[in-house]
Amino acid sequence: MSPFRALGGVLRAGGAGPWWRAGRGTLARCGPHPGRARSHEAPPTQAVASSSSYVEDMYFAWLEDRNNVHESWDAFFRNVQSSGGSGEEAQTRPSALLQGRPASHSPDVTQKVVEDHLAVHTLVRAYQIRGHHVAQLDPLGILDADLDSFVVPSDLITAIDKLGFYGLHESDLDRSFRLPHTTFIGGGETTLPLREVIRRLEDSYCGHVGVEFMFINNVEQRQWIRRKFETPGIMRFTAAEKRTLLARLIRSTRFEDFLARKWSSEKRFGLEGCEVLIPALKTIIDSSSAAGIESVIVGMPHRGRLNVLANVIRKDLNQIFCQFDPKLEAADEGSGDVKYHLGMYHERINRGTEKNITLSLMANPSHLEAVDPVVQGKAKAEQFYRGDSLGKKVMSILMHGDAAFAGQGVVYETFHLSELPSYTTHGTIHVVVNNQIGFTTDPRVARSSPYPTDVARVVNAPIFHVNADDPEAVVYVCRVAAEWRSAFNKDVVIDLVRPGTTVVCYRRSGHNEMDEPSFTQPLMYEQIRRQEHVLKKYADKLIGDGVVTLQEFQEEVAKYDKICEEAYASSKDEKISHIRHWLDSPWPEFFTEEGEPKTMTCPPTGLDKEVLQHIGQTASSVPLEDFAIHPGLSRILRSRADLVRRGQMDWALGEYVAFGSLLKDGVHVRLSGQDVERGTFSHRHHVLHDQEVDKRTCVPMNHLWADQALYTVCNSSLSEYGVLGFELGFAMASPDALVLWEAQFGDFHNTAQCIIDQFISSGEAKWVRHNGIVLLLPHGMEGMGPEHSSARPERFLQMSKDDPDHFPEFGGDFEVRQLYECNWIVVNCSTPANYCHVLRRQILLPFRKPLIIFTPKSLLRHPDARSSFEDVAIGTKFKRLIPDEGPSGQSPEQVRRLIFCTGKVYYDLTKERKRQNLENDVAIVRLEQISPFPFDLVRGEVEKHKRAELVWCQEEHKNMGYYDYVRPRFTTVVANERPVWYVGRGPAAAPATGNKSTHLNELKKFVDAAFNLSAFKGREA
Ligand SMILES: Cc1ncc(C[n+]2csc(CCOP(=O)(O)OP(=O)(O)O)c2C)c(N)n1
Repeated sequence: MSPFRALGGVLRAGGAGPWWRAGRGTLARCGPHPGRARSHEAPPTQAVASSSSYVEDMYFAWLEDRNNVHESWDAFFRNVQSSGGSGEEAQTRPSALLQGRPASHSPDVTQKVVEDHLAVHTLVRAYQIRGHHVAQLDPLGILDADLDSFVVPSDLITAIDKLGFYGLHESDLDRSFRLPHTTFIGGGETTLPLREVIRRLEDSYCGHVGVEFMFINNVEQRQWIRRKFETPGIMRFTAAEKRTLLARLIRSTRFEDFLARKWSSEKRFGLEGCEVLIPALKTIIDSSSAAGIESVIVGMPHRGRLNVLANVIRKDLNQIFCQFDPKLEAADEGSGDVKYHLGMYHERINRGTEKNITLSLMANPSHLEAVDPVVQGKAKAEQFYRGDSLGKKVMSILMHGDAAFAGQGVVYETFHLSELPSYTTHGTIHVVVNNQIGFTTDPRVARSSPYPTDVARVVNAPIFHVNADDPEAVVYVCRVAAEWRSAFNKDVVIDLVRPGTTVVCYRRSGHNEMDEPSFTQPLMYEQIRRQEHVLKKYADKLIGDGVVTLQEFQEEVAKYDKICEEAYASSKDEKISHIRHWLDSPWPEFFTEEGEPKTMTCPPTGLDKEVLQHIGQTASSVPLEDFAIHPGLSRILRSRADLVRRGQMDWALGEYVAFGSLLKDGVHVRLSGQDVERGTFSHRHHVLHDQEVDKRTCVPMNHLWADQALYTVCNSSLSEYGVLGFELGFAMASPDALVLWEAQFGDFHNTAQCIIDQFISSGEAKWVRHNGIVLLLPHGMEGMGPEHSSARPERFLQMSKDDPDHFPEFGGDFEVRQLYECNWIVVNCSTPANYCHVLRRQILLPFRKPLIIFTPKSLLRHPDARSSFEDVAIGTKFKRLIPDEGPSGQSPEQVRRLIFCTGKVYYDLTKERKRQNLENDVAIVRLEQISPFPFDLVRGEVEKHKRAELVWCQEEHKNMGYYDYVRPRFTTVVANERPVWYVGRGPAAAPATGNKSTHLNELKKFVDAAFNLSAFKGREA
């Protein structure tokens, strides 16, 4: 029964219980959530609303400033004023103003007219705010799981006795009321009888669509939504549109049926219960294409993924079906992934608009919602490369499960990126497949918010709840969502809003097809078993309405079934699974046709002196006229200039040179993270701030050359998971950009561990997708306490895939090939020059690998941690290992101890060696590239220092840092013939002590041990 009919009946019959209460309470799982309260503003109570002093108060406030009162009061007073009140009296006393109305009205009658109009205005607003509470959203009729209480809001006229709430009576139902300008229910009418007002409001807000939007601050946007849902007849579909919708529903439903028939015991996370998702997505894409969108980046979880691949992205069906074959062999392209995680990229003609459109469904891990920021980053990058600064050509769609959307924090982090200038994608359409259950858990114990979508309210996104059993309502809402995105990304307000669509549905099977849902939701599943399929219901309706015939319907079904059968037959010819056929971000020009690197060499990374000088000068100047910088910064720039004059560079300059030189070659550089513009340690200063003009800034790096690429440096929100995911997505779009994410301190990366584990470390193996993202992780034991000390090198090294026990063959291209074969590169550079080289190498390599750099803190300003321009001049390159170039290097055979180390501890060791005058006896070699392990260079050092004791020294605790990684590799290098001793801190639970003196004692102890040449005498290795 439609709400309107129900209401009409109630109003006329004067008293039957509200329609939605029928059957309530029979399903135990849906009990109200005790103590949950909604916080919508309450309208004036009857007593207050009817008090004339209240009206007067409002009137005086309005006279003072019309903004003092709500817009409905403003409209009302203006109405009254223009229709009667005049003269000084009328301007000062509302009762006088009201008395100025037609003479036939006594003051009491006029007062009643005012009150009743106010009541109707308030009523309209009540529906706009709270209509969704009583909307018929749940196909199962048990949705109260999503509501805070069974109690219907008291200000919605759902039964005749509730008119009294507003001081209205049954006799008022046929009185006409002037409509406020904040409603469109009138269509062409400015007045309507109360009965009709209520009927239309019920129709707009309490049917199969529940609209949550009144929290949006922008009046224009609220009006836009009201118009879309209130205009009479706006949701009508043409016969052609209905037939298209039916055809799409057939594909969606029959696809799931086909899989269920052929592979009844296989997991596939089917869409049964929400088949309408396919027409929904196709509508969004059609409407967006019509609005000019050329590329859509899609992220979604497991549920319905195969269906989306088949019927939205249009992956060949045989490619999907063959994945069910247990004998399908994997091509030699990484370890692969299960079929419901794989991605896809497809360029095709959109049938609705006959325009080209590119769809890419991003591969993702099981970790729900982790792909959200990645999708956003990729969409942003595509917008950037197309010069689509307003998101009119590229957009993203994100799908979610209800439980994950409410539960996963990365959803919130991603929402908070949505309006930041360097992260916005100008509107994402979110589609929540809300099947009212998460695995086996009910919403009432899975979230504290009434709706799973409440998280979207933080960015003022309108939320449309829609019943998935009403395909036309779903499609209409999707059209509105696409139009909303298109309408509001044209001006500044666009960035403030993102539409959200909740498709309220159910899940016909268990969490996967092997699960028994009735163990935990017995009554819900009893109801689901009784539920008629949406396809049948919709087909019956269209057949009944004469839109299609039964025969046409059956033919359409048979046609699609035949397509599936044929694809199934040809899928049997597929013997090998190529993951590259599932690639979501191909870089066709970067690789050969087979997806291989074009060479196995890396061009030299050294630089011309003039380029160095030019970058150095820009880095130490202010390129804009009349730009007042802070005196402290002037000092910093002066000392930079001094360094440049002397042909030297510190860490900040090394980075400047790397970025600047890549920009010169047309490579976009993007550095993102918390406080990266200045640099956590105040060393970078890539954005200068005018001290006299608010918000006037200058990025000298963008003033290097007229035809250079753009440099983006952006302070991010205080998020690691979201922002790192975003940058990873950005780096995915093109190989021609250096994309760097810097952690404030290295250890904070662990709140983004999912992105590191699921994408960065293993992405290429699972999805043959290269990514050159760079992680800058400040690291070093400097007495700052358990946090702020360690970037946890051990974690990255443990996930490095190079074999510790295999001594590789050193062919001519060993250095580059080793990089190609690894899953990521882990370095700890001890000099600015080497840092500069490794950044440049990252782009000059013929493939892309993630690069993890442990970056310094105190070394940023350490006078010894400097390089000369000569170290990055033409002919130089990244040093994977830096041998000892001091006195010990002259006669290595005399050296008694060879210490291998990496990073900052080198400077502690050289200082102590000098103090003890052991420069001839002890050689110190720096491992700059830790992984993949430079077996060739380490072996060279070991062989050169034949008599020396071998020591690995690190400042980190023994169970942390690099030791567990390097130990077996050293053993492989020395073929187990020479011991390699450990010097460093002992094992510990926390990465560093919080006590400064303990820190210094520990440092002294292990540095002493490093130079105690008899420490290991007589000890067993
Ligand atoms: C981060 C994360 N935690 C836990 C899981 C295990 N898990 C897989 S599906 C699922 C339930 C998801 O429910 P919902 O988001 O409503 O989607 P549905 O499966 O109902 O479509 C859970 C808990 C996961 N995949 N990812």
